[in-house]
Amino acid sequence: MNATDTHCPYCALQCGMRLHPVADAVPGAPPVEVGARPSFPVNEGALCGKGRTAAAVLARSARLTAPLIRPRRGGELVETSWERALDRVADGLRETAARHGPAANGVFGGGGLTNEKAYLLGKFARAVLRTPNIDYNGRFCMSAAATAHRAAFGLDRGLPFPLADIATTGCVILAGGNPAETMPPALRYFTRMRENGGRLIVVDPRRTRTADQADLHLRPVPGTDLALALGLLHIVIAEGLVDREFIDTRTTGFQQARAAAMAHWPERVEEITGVPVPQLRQAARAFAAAPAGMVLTARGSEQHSKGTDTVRAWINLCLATGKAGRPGSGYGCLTGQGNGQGGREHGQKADQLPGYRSLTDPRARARVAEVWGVDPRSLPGPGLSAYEMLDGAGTADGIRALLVMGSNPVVSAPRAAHITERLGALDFLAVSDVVLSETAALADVVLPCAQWAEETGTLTNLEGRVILREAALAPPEGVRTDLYILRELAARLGVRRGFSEEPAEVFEELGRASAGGPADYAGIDYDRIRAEQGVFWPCPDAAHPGTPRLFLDRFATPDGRARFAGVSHRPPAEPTDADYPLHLTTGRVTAQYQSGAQTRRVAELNTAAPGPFVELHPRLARQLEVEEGEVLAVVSRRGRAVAPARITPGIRSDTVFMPFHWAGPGRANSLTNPALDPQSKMPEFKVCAVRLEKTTEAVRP
Ligand SMILES: Nc1nc2c(c(=O)[nH]1)N[C@H]1C(S)=C(S)[C@@H](COP(=O)(O)OP(=O)(O)OC[C@H]3O[C@@H](n4cnc5c(=O)[nH]c(N)nc54)[C@H](O)[C@@H]3O)O[C@H]1N2
Ligand SMILES: Nc1nc2c(c(=O)[nH]1)N[C@H]1C(S)=C(S)[C@@H](COP(=O)(O)OP(=O)(O)OC[C@H]3O[C@@H](n4cnc5c(=O)[nH]c(N)nc54)[C@H](O)[C@@H]3O)O[C@H]1N2
Ligand code: SF4
Ligand SMILES: [Mo]
Repeated sequence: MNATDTHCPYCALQCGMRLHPVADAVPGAPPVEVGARPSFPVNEGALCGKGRTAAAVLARSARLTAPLIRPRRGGELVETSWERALDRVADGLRETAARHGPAANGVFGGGGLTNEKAYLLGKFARAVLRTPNIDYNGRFCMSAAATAHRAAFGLDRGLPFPLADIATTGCVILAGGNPAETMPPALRYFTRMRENGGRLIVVDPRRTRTADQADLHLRPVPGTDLALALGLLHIVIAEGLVDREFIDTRTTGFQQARAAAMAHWPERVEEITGVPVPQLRQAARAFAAAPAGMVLTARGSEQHSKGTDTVRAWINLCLATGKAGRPGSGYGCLTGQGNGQGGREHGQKADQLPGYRSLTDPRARARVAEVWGVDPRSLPGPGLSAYEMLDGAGTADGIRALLVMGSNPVVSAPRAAHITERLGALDFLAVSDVVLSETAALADVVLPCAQWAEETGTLTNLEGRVILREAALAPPEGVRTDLYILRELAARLGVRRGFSEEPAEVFEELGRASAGGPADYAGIDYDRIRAEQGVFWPCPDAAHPGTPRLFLDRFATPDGRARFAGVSHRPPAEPTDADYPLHLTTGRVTAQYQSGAQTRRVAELNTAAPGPFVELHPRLARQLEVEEGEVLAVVSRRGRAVAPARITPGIRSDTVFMPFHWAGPGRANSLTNPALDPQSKMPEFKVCAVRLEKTTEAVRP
């Protein structure tokens, strides 16, 4: 066997890596070794610890290798055959539809799934189950930025330029992102920008490793970025730093944005955000003065019940200063999951058809129905968003059966104890996963699926670059691919055509279904991706070069102009009070990934990040008489979580932080508030009200 050039299983950077077969692997050990692949441009050979150790989860000992079935409700899961497992899933879905109608079946996908899987999952929901109720964990990830992108620019691609362009710009405002820990190899582009004389402004309530690199660190109260962005725009306008020509020729709606910003004068913004006026002025002036500039947001700014408006306010700042639609300038969102971008383009979203087409657009329906060989009238309309679907699960008008592919909501959904209860109330739950995740452990049937290095497929990284993750080895005995699972389920439910388990065939069909849509992949094929180190969409035909940079001539709105928005600040859904006096915010550490389902199975990563913790300021620690490592209960209106204290002067003294990677007593999502952003249905993961209590409770279950 030769070495295979492929990509990391985890985040949206999709670092290139080379897998080398291990000739004398002991039984149960990883059959390949991860090595560098310097020729891939995005990460230039660098990998973070998760990527470097990714092969560990390929070992038989780390994962599921036989389907599991629960013969009796309340009984244990036991091993079964694929035939029996698939029959049982098909029966569960069929019976649910017969009893309660097709909309009682739900599908929950994931932003880590390849484009081929996401596409086929959407087709399975709409054309086989005929349910409107399909959504995915990307709703919890970048849905607010996506909604804002579409409204402001007419198109949603996380970064409208290649990541390397960051090195060429003059000033970056990075709001609510910690790439030093969440995408370490990407940090090089920020470092190069600073070496070239550019300035980095980081907006984060915590002094993260990313904030350590900044020229200026603004430390707002969680949930106040909207006021902050409006305040910066206020200063830009008041000091005459706007780009009038850009506003006149390339935008609409400035007057409303201006009026809203004028109500957010610096002293008022200092009061709301806690960021001192001189720092606000410094940031606004540095950004406006730079010849080119970017605002980049990530989950810290976006995961709020006003996430969409917050991103619109950041975009307003870019537009007012002429920093969009020009080389080296623009607004971008740092997408999170491996296929966070592609996963939101091809139809696993509640309101969407492949090619980023709208499910309510008659022409899009007709086009996709034609490719699928179905009557457009048979396609259901938009369904419930991720949290709404889980929240109503098992209720009279909610879903009664659910197929989960690529997510672990028992750990990652907001108000997770309630969601766990709702999953338990379903008539039927099936989960396809690599490992027995906390969600899979609740299922009636668990289907053990192949993973990254064992199957080929495309993903679209945070830049909009469609890359090919190549199979390097065969899946172990007993494991099947998600495409196989969908094909077999479709067949059992009476649809024997149009569900290939060959990724290249599915990709070819996806290309056709996307043709003419906003995210047009029609000109991309596997060989071309191999030859060109990825192809940027839109790419409508084989002769088209792809589109690394969007909006240079016009924005994707009907009139070609970007749209300002007249948005105003509002407080978080749950303000602090005497009973819950502190803000809780949540996020990530370098060595664990998401719900931890994969990375908690890697010894080296567990040594680096063994469990949950509560970050708090020394002043708060003194008040509570808490020492480093002492166990604390964090209590919110939804529940409690228990974890050791980690005392650090980097965090605001009115705020505590917990990573969300663990289940059990330290689960951060036992606390979080599911208040949804009305536009994007993004939950408020990044701020809720809590108190701290000293406790003798055990930190491990
Ligand atoms: N190691 C690791 N890397 C990952 C992942 C992982 O789980 N682990 N997941 C991947 C995925 S899916 C995603 S979405 C990305 C996420 O990548 P990031 O968005 O970089 O990660 P987070 O830690 O969720 O949030 C970033 C920062 O937001 C700050 N923050 C909290 N509240 C606020 C606020 O109100 N305003 C502002 N301005 N900042 C705030 C937090 O302190 C935190 O430092 O990471 C990807 N990469
Ligand atoms: N409190 C708090 N909660 C959060 C966040 C936060 O910042 N704070 N962030 C949110 C964000 S941004 C995200 S993206 C979500 C992520 O949360 P989850 O959706 O739970 O993400 P993962 O842990 O990546 O779950 C993926 C699951 O799919 C499995 N899997 C991996 N590859 C495949 C595959 O190819 N096929 C199948 N069938 N399964 C596969 C994995 O083993 C794992 O069990 O969490 C959200 N929750
Ligand atoms: S930064 Fe992301 S893609 Fe790169 S090695 Fe780490 S987890 Fe993998
Ligand atoms: Mo994410």
